[in-house]
Amino acid sequence: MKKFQFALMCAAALAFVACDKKGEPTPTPTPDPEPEVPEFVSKISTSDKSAADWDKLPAEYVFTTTSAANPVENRSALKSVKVYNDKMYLNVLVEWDATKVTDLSWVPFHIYIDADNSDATGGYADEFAVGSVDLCIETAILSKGDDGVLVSNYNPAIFKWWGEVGGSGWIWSDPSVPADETNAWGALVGEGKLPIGTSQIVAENMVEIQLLRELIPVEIKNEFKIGFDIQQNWSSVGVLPNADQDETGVEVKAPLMTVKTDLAD
Ligand SMILES: [Ca+2]
Ligand SMILES: [Ca+2]
Repeated sequence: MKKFQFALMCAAALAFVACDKKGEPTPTPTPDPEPEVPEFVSKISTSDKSAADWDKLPAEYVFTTTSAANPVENRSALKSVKVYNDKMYLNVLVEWDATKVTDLSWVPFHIYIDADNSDATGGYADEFAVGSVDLCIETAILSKGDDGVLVSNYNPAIFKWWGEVGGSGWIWSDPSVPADETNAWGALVGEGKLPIGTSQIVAENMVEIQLLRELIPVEIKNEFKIGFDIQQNWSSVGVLPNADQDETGVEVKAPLMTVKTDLAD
């Protein structure tokens, strides 16, 4: 309750007491609770066992990257990734080629974000045309539980780029500090340490991921860039966006995909 409102209510209550002819104290009215800001509910649910909610989104805010027809083999295993970024959540729908992702014991999936939408920061030109990635988000998109059942529990580690601007390499921790289990491999947020992500399997080769952006300790602009890879034995087998290989079979890299945010309630 705002102080001014409360003062007004006290004055009104006092006036009422003063006018009560029977001279009995009038119970102080219970103040109305302060109106609560409605809780934001994403249009995407990762507990509905379905990707049908993606068909109902405002189309201008759904950004899709689909595999080129003829990329080099180790960039080909992702078929498509859709992104819908709303007021609170980064939602991602991932579809892969099941013939190319066969070791399901632990399937690493990375989300690379150019958070400030600027080539003047970030790196990781390894898989993309421009090394402007500021954040690497990492965990398994699929894994086999102890009972042998496939599960998806994408609650990732968050890393920032430590290399040179526009540079290459796997430089996601401070090079002057040895990265190991004791420091969560140099992550800004260790895997599973915060409830950042949820996910669910929606088809044999499809997983839906939702990340709570406010728990990612780097601001992501309303317009940003994004890319992805999926791995087997910690080597990439699929990257999006990708591009057709050149006529000599050499990889051609594609730029990251630009995403705009749906700021509607
Ligand atoms: Ca869903
Ligand atoms: Ca950047």
